[in-house]
Amino acid sequence: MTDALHFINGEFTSGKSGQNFDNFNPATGEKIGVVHEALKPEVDAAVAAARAALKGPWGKMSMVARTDLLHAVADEINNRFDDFLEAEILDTGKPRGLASHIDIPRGAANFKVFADTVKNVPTESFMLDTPDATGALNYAVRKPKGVIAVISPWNLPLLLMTWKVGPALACGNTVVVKPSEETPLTTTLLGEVMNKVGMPAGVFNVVHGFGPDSAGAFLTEHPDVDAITFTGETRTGEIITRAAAKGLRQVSMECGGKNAGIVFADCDMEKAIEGSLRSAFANCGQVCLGTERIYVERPIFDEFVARMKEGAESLKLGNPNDPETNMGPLISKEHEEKVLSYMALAEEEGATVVTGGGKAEMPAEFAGGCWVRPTIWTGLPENARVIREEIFGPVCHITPFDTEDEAVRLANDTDYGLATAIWTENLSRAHRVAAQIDVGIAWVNSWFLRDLRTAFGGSKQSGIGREGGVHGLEFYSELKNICVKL
Ligand code: NAD
Ligand code: 6OD
Repeated sequence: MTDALHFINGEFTSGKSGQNFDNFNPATGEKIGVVHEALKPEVDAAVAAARAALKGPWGKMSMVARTDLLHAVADEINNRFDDFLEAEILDTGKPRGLASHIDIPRGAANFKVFADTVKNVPTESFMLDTPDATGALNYAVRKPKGVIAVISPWNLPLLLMTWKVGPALACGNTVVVKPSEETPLTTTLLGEVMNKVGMPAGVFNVVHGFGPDSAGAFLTEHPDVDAITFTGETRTGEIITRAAAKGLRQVSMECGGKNAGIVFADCDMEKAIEGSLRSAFANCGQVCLGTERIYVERPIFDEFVARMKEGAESLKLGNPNDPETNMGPLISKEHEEKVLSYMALAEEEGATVVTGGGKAEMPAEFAGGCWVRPTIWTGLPENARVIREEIFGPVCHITPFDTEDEAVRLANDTDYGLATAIWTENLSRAHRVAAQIDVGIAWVNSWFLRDLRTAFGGSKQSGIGREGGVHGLEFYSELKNICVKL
């Protein structure tokens, strides 16, 4: 049994609330351990510890010492790679191959990249003419924002939490993290790493629990939190943004998507199929950047659908530790119910089920898990709910199109604006179409190819602001201008 404790002021604690809840392995349905729930007193203690650390050794530490410490955090995550991997697999059931190539390495990289960014980004300076001709020098310095609340989701738990904690600490802030109630383990383990490398107490704090009336709400409503960075559903983002309005606290919102893939007849079919299979089914379709709508130029539509069907049917579901496994379970019974309800809805709305639909038959060991079949639909009108609403499961709908303008219009016909993947060998078309899709990230002939120096975020209801590279500094630090009369 692996219980999840809070990590407050450098110490693990079950807190005083006396409340806890069970944590289940979604691959088997077995109980992994309990998660202690933080209520107001635990959140107050974590925020107070974070505030005190800002005034203590952390606030006084040089940038070089601070960024060296973040490199040590990354190195220690790598030293304990297998512990992080086991914890992530237990919490999510995701295939070992996926977690060992994406989740854990990115968990470490997020500390190194932002430590290096902060060291290397200059600020501006301006010489100002003055009436007495002696002039003035303006120069800007970056200051940490203060105590940052980090609210993270369950789909890439370590990756998405460190994606925020890395830049926050690199800029000199302190953090209180509330990981998803579904996936508490790797965030808890990071507390051990912080102590091992000598991170001052109170710089990194973790409180566990749910959203409403629990740790999430108490943290985001806390008056001594200076800014809130959130990844999760758009609806939750709206609630947190309302909480942040009190005291005019800044938010960074990375929210949902209903991303379109666009496949032109002049694509390289091998690349388009490989990428579209990944973008629809990787992590069991639980990737915000994933493709749930694919638009395919009519001359290659039938071939594309047939090859996607073949690819989906060759995915191997099962033991996360089996190297052959390439699709895991959904995160929870609750999420399974949601995805199954959309599978039923697709049929009610008149979809042709090309493959999949419904629960996956699993061997006895995994029968209690949250397994659904990778599913492809065709034939739905664009106003179908299945085409308009984010499902966040291993599903996609494929629609034919006839012209480039039509493809752009269909891709943009959504409330969301996170990502797109465009498949074409025509370079002019690639640039032309990428420029017209209303999203934060447009990939051409690839998907989820990440350069951490680039801006990341969503348009429309997919989010507010950009993180990544220097763009994260706009959120995680405040520019102060100093004007010196000479
Ligand atoms: P969620 O919104 O249900 O939960 C996210 C986090 O918010 C959890 O820690 C949860 O406990 C907390 N929370 C919930 N209600 C809260 C409240 N009232 N106050 C404070 N905290 C609250 O999202 P999820 O189900 O964990 O994740 C899936 C969603 O996340 C999908 O919509 C997906 O698209 C989105 N997502 C977006 C990105 C991105 O980068 N844009 C990345 C990953 C996931
Ligand atoms: O790669 C990243 O930095 C990132 N934020 C990925 C988000 C994936 C969503 O599920």
